[in-house]
Amino acid sequence: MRDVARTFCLSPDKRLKLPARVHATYGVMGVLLLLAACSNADGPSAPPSDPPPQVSPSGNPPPVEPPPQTPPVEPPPQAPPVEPPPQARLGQWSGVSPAPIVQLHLHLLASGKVLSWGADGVPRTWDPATGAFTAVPAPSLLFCSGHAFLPDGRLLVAGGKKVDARNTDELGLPNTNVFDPASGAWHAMPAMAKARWYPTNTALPSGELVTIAGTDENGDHVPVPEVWNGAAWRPLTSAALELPFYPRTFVAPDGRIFYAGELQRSRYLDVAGAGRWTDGPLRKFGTRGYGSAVMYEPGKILYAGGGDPPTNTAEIIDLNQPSPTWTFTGSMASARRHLNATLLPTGDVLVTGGTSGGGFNNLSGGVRSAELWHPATGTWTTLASSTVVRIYHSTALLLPDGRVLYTGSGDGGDSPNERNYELYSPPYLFNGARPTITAALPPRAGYGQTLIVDTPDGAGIAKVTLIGLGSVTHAFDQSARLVPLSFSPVARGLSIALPASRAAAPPGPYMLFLVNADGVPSEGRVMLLQ
Ligand SMILES: [Cu+2]
Repeated sequence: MRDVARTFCLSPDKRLKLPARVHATYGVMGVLLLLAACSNADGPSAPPSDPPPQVSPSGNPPPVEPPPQTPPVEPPPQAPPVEPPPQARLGQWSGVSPAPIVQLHLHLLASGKVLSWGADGVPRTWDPATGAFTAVPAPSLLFCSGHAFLPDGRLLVAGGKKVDARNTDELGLPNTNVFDPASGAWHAMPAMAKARWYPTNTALPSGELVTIAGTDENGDHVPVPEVWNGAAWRPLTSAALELPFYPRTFVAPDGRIFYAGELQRSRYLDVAGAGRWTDGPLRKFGTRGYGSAVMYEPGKILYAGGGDPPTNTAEIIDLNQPSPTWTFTGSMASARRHLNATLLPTGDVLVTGGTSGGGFNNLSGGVRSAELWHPATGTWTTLASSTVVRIYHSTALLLPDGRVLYTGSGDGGDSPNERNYELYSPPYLFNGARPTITAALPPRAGYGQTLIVDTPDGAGIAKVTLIGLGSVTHAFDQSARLVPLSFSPVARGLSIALPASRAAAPPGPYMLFLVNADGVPSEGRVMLLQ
């Protein structure tokens, strides 16, 4: 912008002084304002008129005047560079739309709809195409349950909240409920051995699913994990370990469960037989209460924020290494607790919401700016700010169209019940045309298969990513993970190699994205990997 001012405004003192924020925010408009200020407001500058020749009364020749100076040759005005819109750097938030509930459990279904529920008891589906919510009553109260997708795309929900006369917190239910996105119906399944409030579900490479931690119907911690085999639960009786609520767990490259936190000591759980825990490395930062963790590539975990007072630090580990250790990556601009980390099609990680203030759920410390973590550099970029402060019970979910649904906050924690949602469009939606996928993908595909994807944009594709459909609550996605895929151009588009490892990508529903050299993703196509 300064260059434009120098080129077009002849008089420095008449330059339109725009504050830096205006420059940043209204770059293109600023150019227009400057052009207007220079060409219209001042009018074209009249050339200075020469004084009349002087005659000396004495008859002496007039003093020799220096020859008129040629005015400096000004370069012709250059067309101002076309600046990308600010959204191309910062992304853009939608307005705030009403929701019937606090959407504190939030899931992307294979149908493309979003399933959510809060404390009110009746889950809803939401159709991104129409914005309509539809009630889908569940067999039991799912508030504070654990959840992850099964290989066939159904969602398994473990536990929930037992309501007593005093509505006491921390009382669990043993119920197992499965939601079928195809029929929109819930099915009650055999209950767990123990009730659970605040457990985490993790889908396993075998197609089974493990649920870990939580509190039972009396509010006592449940130390024994249980494995769902599709029909019944199997307690891991040799793997009793008391863990804090909603453990941040992932499938490691060797197929074991990796516990990343909240506690500082990470651990591995082998679910074979009666189960067994072994110690893993210590994280750098202490307890990351209500921090958020994601597996941003197979075996690679980012763990950001959390703690009390909240930290802005983040750390990473690569479980593919022979002796994995946690190391700090770049720190966020803002300390955050109750944040959400969301995998994006590009492989970057979006962080939204949370609070910088100390205590359990500090409303006045709410952080509205989003941040983006770049795995290649370990650095963060600060992005645009949401309208609503979302802290405890906030959620964020990547949609197939590449936007992020941002909602929840409230239903506990002494902060407002935010019955509304916002949609964040990341910078990549303002950086040029999107690659397209021109034919339907098969609804299911197998490990190690080659997938031909029809696209006219194959030559410009720089990355292909597979992302597990999200299932989010309490600052953690129990289901999403990102797997980069190798690919090569073919006549119709791209030949893509699906994962060979069930540990890298446990069976279940995924979105496939094509990302071009400018970092612009296609819309995601949902398929089951089985
Ligand atoms: Cu809660």
